[in-house]
Amino acid sequence: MKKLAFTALALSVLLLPALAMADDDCPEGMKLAFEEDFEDGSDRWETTDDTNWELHKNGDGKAFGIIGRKSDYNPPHRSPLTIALLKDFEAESFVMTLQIKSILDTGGHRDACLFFNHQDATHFYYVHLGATPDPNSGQIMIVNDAPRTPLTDNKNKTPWDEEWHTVKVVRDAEEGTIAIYFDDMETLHMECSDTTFGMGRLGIGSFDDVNDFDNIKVYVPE
Ligand SMILES: [Ca+2]
Ligand SMILES: [Ca+2]
Repeated sequence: MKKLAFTALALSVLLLPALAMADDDCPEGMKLAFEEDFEDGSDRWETTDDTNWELHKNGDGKAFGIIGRKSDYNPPHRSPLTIALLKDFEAESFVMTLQIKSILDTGGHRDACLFFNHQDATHFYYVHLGATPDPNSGQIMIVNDAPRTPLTDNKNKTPWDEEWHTVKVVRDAEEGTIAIYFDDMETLHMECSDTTFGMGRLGIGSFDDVNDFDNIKVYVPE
């Protein structure tokens, strides 16, 4: 017993610095609830059109990517076509960070979308990270049994290029706030307040563009 206890203590001392390092990105008062690097495939995701997603190379590893701009999915209301939702995971308040690369320059509406508090195909929020903002691009949107409607009047451009970018979504369901960060994790990219939807699914995708996604982390309150 004594030897076991000593071994456990020695191990915990050895492991502590590693754990502390791994937790560097964890927001205060939150814990890591989900992590995906796509190195073992994409089985944890349910897409609106499986034929439009595949695993792409990302350095020595893999990313999950959209193949083309067209989709077999016809949403009930005007809203994004290409969606991959997490199976078996829901969150109410959360912080999600990930990396996104936009593959194709399609102009002002070149976008990636992130979905959250997703109830079903006609009830969810998403952020449309569109290159040039207007009421249909570069806004936080709500789909509430009607075509998508902007919740923001964002004027910030989203500077897509051929590189990977870091995006963070912060949802506080109690306060009602939704905050989006792009590369600069200290400066707001866009923000709004809405309490229509609570606990729901999370997803990645695009309205009609082509992106790779990798290194997704979701933190929830402890
Ligand atoms: Ca990866
Ligand atoms: Ca687009």
